[in-house]
Amino acid sequence: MIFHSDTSIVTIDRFIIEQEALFPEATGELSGILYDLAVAAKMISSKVRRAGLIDILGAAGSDNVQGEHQQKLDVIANAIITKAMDHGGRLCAMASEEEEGIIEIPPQFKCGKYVLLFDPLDGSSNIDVNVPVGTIFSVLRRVTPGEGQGRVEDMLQPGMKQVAAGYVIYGSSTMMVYTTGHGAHGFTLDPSIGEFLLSHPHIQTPTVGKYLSVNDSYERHWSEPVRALMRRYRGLDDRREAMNVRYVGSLVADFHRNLLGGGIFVYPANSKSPEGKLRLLYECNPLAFICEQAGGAATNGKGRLMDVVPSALHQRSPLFIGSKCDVDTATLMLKDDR
Ligand code: P6P
Repeated sequence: MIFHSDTSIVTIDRFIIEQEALFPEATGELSGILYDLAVAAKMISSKVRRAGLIDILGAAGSDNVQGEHQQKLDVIANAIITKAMDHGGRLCAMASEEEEGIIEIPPQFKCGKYVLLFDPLDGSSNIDVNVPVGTIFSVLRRVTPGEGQGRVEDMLQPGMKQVAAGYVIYGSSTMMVYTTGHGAHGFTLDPSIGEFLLSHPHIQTPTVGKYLSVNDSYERHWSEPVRALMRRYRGLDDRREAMNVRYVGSLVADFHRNLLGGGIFVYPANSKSPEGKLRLLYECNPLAFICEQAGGAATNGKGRLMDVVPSALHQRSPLFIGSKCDVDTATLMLKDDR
C-alpha cells in the first residue's frame, strides 16, 4: 500500500509506476497500456470540449480548422484510441463498439499478450445537448496460443478475468477512473498542465444507495418482478426509504454519480430488448470490475455479472450495478424472473 499525503501531487503516470512496483513480476506492459489510454483520453477530451464549435469553425460539409473531415465524435474517438494503442507492442487485438469485427494489430507492429475492448464514446448522442459522455475500456490477457494476432476467443472471457478496466467521463471536469484489481482510483485532468492528477484514491461506494437511475418509460415492457423491484427502490412497498431518481441517459455519467454518492443503475431486459440494451464486454463488465473494487456489486438479475461467459463480441446484458445492498435486493427479487 502506497501512502500519499493529501498534499502530494500524484500524476497518473507516477501512480501507475508505484502500483507496478508493488508487483516484482510485472513486466510493465500493462502499465504501458494504461499510460497510452490516459493519452488517448486527453486527446478525446480535447475534441469533446470543442464539440459545439466544430460547426462554427468549419463551414458545413468542409474540413474543420484541424483539417479533419467532419465526422461524428464517436468515430473520431474510435480512431484516436485505435491509433494510440496499436503500436505499443502490448496488445494482440482490440475490439470496439464502433467496429463489427476485431481490430487487428498492423503487421509492422509487434503483438503483445493483452487484448483491449472499448466503447470509445458512450452516450455520444448527448454531446449536442452538453450532457456528459464517456469512454469505457476493458483489458484481458490473451488465451489463444502463439504470439501473433489475437482472435475473438481472446475477447470472449468472463468479466472476472479482466486484468484492468476503467472509464473516462467528459463532464464538468474530465476524470479517468481505473482498476487493476487493487482498488478503484480516480484521476482528474488539470487542463492547465495536461496531466491527470490523483483526486479519488481507493474509491469506496456507499453500501446503501441514495440514487436510482432507470428509464421507466419501458415500465410496460418489464416483467412483474422487475416492476416490483422498482416499486421497492421507490419506497412504494414500505420496505425501504424512497431513492431519488437521477437519470441523464448517459451510462458513464449515471454510473459515476452513483459510484461516488451511492446508488444503483438499472437497465433491465424488457419485451422489446430481451437481453437489455447495454453491451456485456465493453460496457457492463468494465464498470462491474470498478464497482466491485469499490465495494459495490453488479448482476444481470440472475447472478454475479462477472461470472457470465460471453458467446458473442457485441452481446447485450441486463444490468443492475451499484451499491451492494441495492444490487443484492435485485438478485433476491429477480431470482424467479424467467
Ligand atoms: P435509453 C446511450 O445511448 C446508452 O448507450 C447509455 O449511455 C445510456 O445509459 C443508455 O443508452 C440510455 O438508454 O434507452 O434509456 O435511452
